[in-house]
Amino acid sequence: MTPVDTPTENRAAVRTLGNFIAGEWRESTGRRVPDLNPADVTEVLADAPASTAAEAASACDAAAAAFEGWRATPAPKRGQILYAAQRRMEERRRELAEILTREEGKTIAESLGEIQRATNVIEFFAGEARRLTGETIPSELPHNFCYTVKQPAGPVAVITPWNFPVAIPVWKIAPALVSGDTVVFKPASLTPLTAAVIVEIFQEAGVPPGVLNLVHGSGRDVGDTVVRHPAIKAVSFTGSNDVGIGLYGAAAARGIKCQCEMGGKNPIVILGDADLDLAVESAVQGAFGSTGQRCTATSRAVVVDRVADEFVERLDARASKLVVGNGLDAATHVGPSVDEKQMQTVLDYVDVGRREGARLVRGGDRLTANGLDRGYFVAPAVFDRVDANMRIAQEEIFGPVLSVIRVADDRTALTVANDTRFGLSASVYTSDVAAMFRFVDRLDAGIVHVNSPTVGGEAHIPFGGMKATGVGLREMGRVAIDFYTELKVVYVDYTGSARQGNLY
Ligand code: UN1
Repeated sequence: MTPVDTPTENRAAVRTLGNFIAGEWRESTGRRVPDLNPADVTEVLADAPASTAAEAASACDAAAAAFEGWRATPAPKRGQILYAAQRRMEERRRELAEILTREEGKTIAESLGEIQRATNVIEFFAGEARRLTGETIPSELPHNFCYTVKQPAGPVAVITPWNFPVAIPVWKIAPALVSGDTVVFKPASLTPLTAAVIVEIFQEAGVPPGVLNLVHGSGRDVGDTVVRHPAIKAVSFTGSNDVGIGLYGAAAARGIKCQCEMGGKNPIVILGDADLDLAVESAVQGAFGSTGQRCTATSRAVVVDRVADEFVERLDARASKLVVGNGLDAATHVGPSVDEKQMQTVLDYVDVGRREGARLVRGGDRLTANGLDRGYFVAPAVFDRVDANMRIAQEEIFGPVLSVIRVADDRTALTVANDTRFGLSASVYTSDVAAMFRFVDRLDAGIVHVNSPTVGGEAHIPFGGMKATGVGLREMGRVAIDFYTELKVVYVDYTGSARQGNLY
């Protein structure tokens, strides 16, 4: 069995996916779940298994069995395998982008961008393989040589969401592999085909059997089993708060490391002196790019009264130009919601906003004309005169909905921007240097942008949030390695005699 059975016809062929355990693709005994294109649900891309707990456990066993061999592989050699994966992903980028668009719905341009980011991440961590350095630290003990060394944490679990189904798995798997960890990867149930291709790319690059294992299935059966499995020494999760906090609890009960990257309710703050064209463009990119289905999406525009009318007017005009449709069509700016449930959530929030008394400036309806009824399309929505306490200003929607909150002055803007349980990213638009630094200093967010959108992240730059957004160490950048390794301190005493003094 191959991960992706060759389709016999262009569109009708349904690819049957298996799990990848101990270096081989294995059929699952679990129920089969159809993998649908959210832009056109008459297209079934694949069927993937809802794997059993026993299958998840066997993936953990495989990761445990492969660990000794992988940790003994010199780090630069591990890095070379990653460079091969980078090349392979570059070679397969068109194919992967089309699968990503068909499976998740984002536009082809967004898919290619995501794959570019993933290849950058692999490249960066491949390089880190030659820099897994420690420190030498002078001990206060005489004739003692003290140094630190980073050792692999062990087999780790990687549990990922559907919205960036290439980049997020890669930004967890690449640092784990370079660190010498073996991996059990549980992708989101909505994007199994993308996950299978990623694993195939690492396999083609020469990752040895058992070092990277893939198990499809639910959080309840697969995710829980993996986190509770005694071989697993760390868990890296991106997804919803409910699931993340549950995993964090399960990991804490076992005393293992856990990092969770969860929700966002990210503000763009627009001060009186802001360049409004720039601010409008960024608000549109941040709110409606990736159909608003990203944890860094801009979901609140906090605008000082003086410029609010003009901002809303320009925003309305700009949003009216957005083309909603199938992401495979080059003219499309905004793709579908990922599934019916997600679309319904968005439509429900539009309803909630209306009932709460916010003014719906545009959008918010399901779009069905010209064949869009076969998918889950919602017109990008802008609400004005949103109160900071309304549910649409407080709860993560994960869809193309932007709430404009008008405020009297800069000080209220800061209070309102921080008035949320989340703290991932935030933007401030101003040309006043003093105001800029006041906001940079006081915004409660893991990533602050000045005059640029709330979205994005780079391979070599740490990523993550504060408050209810995140627990555990940041991802990406050099700091990512700290999560996937244990720090060992070594003292080498060459006095040849028992310690004198300093006996603490
Ligand atoms: C981005 O804004 O490009 O789940 C990164 C998410 C984030 C990644 C977003 N972890 O949306």
